[in-house]
This record gives sequence, structure tokens and C-alpha cells, in this order.
Amino acid sequence: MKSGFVAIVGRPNAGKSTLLNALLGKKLAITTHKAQTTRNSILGILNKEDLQIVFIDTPGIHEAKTYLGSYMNKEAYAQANGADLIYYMIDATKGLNNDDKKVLDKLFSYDIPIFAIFNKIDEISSDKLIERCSYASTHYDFKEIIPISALEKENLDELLKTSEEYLNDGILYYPKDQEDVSTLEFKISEIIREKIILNTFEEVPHLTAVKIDEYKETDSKALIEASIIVNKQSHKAIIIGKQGSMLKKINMAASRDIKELLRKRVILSLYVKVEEDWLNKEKKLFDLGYFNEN
Ligand SMILES: Nc1nc2c(ncn2[C@@H]2O[C@H](COP(=O)(O)OP(=O)(O)OP(=O)(O)O)[C@@H](O)[C@H]2O)c(=O)[nH]1
Ligand SMILES: [Mg+2]
Repeated sequence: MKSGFVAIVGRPNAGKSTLLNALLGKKLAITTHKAQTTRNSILGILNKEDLQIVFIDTPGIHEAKTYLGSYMNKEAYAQANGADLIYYMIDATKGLNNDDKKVLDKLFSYDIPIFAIFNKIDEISSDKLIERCSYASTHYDFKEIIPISALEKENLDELLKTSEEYLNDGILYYPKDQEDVSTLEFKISEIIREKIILNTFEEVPHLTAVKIDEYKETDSKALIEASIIVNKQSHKAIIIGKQGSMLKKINMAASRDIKELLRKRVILSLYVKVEEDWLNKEKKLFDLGYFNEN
């Protein structure tokens, strides 16, 4: 029996959450085309005969400008530091740059095997890919360099097979039938946040959070009340939209996905609340589930 923890880390938008979902064959983490979508670490447990890999999706490491940003970076580093193996995700269409260097210098100091995962190979020529992979292999001590497409599920079998070699004979960390550890409230709040990110622009997605205030379930339906926390009054107007049109759009899109998750009728009520500068208030962040355990 082999088992272990694999942390998926990297810069924002590299495709970490897409990879987690692809490896588990279900949507455990929200993904969008905008950077800094993921804010918490999200576990996905892959169970096979004689194998259990706990994958940990983490927030993209970036230059933090708020407490929330620092929390996100700290979370990513902490998860990497506790793992048996680190996948360093690189957007192959961009390659490694100076921002990666800072992150990698820190990750390599942990003395944990690191794979360079070149993602999005469906969008790049093989010449460019070879050039970028060879740069990675000459400049860093990656144990393996593996090109994949998380979106097209390309080369994931190879990734898994190679990863197994770096795991130890171990114990079962979770029951064999468990695939994730996220609470229902977390999953629902993330679905709502995804719809906000997809429907709003510029700084608004980054300055918005979601909190589930009430959750009631009967056999036939779920009643959910959630607050959308915004940073300032003008953002409240944006999220509500003309005659409530934006909020309605977010509600409809979220309800559809929540219904699929719960497999029952969903009555979702959304309220928009202004909490000035919530991203820099430790207590507020704690209440919203943004705190480091380690
Ligand atoms: N073409 C292509 N796009 C991809 C691939 N993997 C991910 N993407 C896209 O890249 C964007 C970012 O994906 P995410 O999975 O949200 O990226 P992330 O690394 O989790 O980003 P953060 O959570 O912000 O750090 C999305 O639009 C994905 O659809 C891939 O293999 N090929
Ligand atoms: Mg993500």
C-alpha cells in the first residue's frame, strides 16, 4: 500500500485547480480564467487498489498586497512544506520567469521532491515546449519534468505513474470511499464565488467573499441564505446591478450548480453586504474561513 500527500502549487492561473479536478474526475475546486481564484487549500483523495494519494490544491502564489493575499501565500507554502511530493505547476504558454524563481527558491529549501508540471501543452508548439522544459531542467533541480494538459486530460496517467515512485509504503489516511473533506457550506460558497468572479470585472472579483448564513435541507429542497461581502459601496451597486439584474444572474447560475451538487431543488437568497477593507481585517478573514491552521 502506497500513500502520500501531493501539494499542487504555483503561480496564479497555471491550472492547479483544473488539474485537481482532472485527477479526481470531478469538480472539487472552482476554476476561472482569472488569477487568484483559489483562496483555500482544497483536498482531493484519489483511491486505487494499493494506492491513496491526497492531492492538495493551493492558492496561486503572488505578490500579496492584503492580509488575505498573505494568508493565501502562507497557506500554499505550508501545504507544500507538509507534502511528500510537490507539483510545481507552470503555464507552458508562459514558461518560468523571475516570479517563479522567488517561489522556487523557497520551495527547494524544504528538501521535498519537486516535479515541474508544464501545463496547457494543448496551446503551445512542441519546439517552444522543449525549449522551456530544458530551461527548467538546467536551472532547477526538479526530480521530473512532466508536460500535461489538465484541461484535455493529457498525460495524466504518466504523471500518476511517475508520482507513485516518489510515495512511500504507507498508511491509509482517509477511508477508501472518501474523495474530499470540504464541507457542504464551503462547496456552496465557492460555487457562488465562482459565479461572481465570472460575471464581474477588474478588482471586484478579488475583493469579494461569500458567507453561508443559513442552510436548511428537507427531503425535497434546500433553503440557503448567503451574504456576498464586498469591500465598498460602489461594489455593492455593481454586484446588485441594474434593478438587481446582476444579482439575479449570479443567483441563477449558482442555483443551477448547487442543484446539481445536492440533487434537489434549491432556493437561494443572496444578500450583499459592505464590509470596508475586510481583506485586511484578521477577525473578518477568520470568520470567512481564511486562516492558517499551521
Ligand atoms: N488551454 C488550457 N487551459 C487550461 C489548462 N488547464 C487550465 N486551463 C485554464 O487556465 C485557467 C486557470 O485555471 P485554474 O485551474 O483556475 O488555475 P489555478 O492555477 O487554479 O489558478 P488560481 O486558483 O488563481 O491560482 C482556466 O481558464 C482554465 O480553463 C490546460 O491544460 N489547457
Ligand atoms: Mg485555483
